[in-house]
Amino acid sequence: AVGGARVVSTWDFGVGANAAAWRVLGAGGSALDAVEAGARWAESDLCNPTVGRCGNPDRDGVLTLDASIMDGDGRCGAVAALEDIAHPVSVARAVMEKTPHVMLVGAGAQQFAVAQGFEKTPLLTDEARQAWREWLETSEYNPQINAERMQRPGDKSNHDTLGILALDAGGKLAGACTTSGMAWKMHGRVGDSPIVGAGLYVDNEVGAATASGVGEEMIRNAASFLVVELMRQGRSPADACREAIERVLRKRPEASRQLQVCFLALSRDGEVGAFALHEGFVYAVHDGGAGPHDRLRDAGS
Ligand code: SD4
Repeated sequence: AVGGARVVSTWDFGVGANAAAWRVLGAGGSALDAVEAGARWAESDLCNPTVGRCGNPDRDGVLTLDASIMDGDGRCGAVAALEDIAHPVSVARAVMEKTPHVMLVGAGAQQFAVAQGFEKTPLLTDEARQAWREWLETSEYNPQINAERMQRPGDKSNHDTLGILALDAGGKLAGACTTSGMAWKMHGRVGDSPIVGAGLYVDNEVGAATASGVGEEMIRNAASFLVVELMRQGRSPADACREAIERVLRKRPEASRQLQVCFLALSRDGEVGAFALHEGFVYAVHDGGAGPHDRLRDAGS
């Protein structure tokens, strides 16, 4: 491994994202460049109906994308409800690096992206449009637990997020999140993924955390911030994730039966931990070491 560098990502498709990130980290690149590369890989993965191109649309048939990026020094950028731009994570990075702001949304985010040279291009695929038409027959909004793992274009109830956290050889942390949010959401709905502290939080002094699942619960609990703060108080990444899940459960025990919430954390010394409300959450770890390069691990629940 390159000086303890490692990268961790949510869900099965984290394996591919980690491989893209490792091309950066393994060559001595920064954690920030690595997480952007991993997120870009997921955004262009045509088999994934839940992130970037090929994502499922909202209830009005519009595909809107959310993304954030953060480094361990507290620099961050985000976009929400962005339409027709293929790489929201890179727009989020441009918000971070080229504006005095942290977050741009909707038409303003798109206007900024185009001004920065990002191409405007329709992202809704025929499969996603067809899945939406079929959904319209019932128009029921029931996010399914672990729908992320179905991963087939056209799945009806899919939602998904790539959350990716990296530690580079220089000991710096960074993270990114990218998603099309919950399929069939209300137009204009924003989840946790672009909200710093909810879907993502990174602090070089402590560690980093990201989340997947029903974003409303992460926002209610400032959940990724909570996980990092619990690590600051001495919890291991796994214990911090477990305690944050307990908080979610305590606050809304009834609702928690039907929805999934998942946390993934990486400490500044490279320890990885995860926990989820319901079983089925998997994450991928890549440290370039010997043996299976990418281990898909089951989080506890
Ligand atoms: C959201 N947290 O928009 C995202 C969805 C998700 O795996 O993570 N799905 O609420």
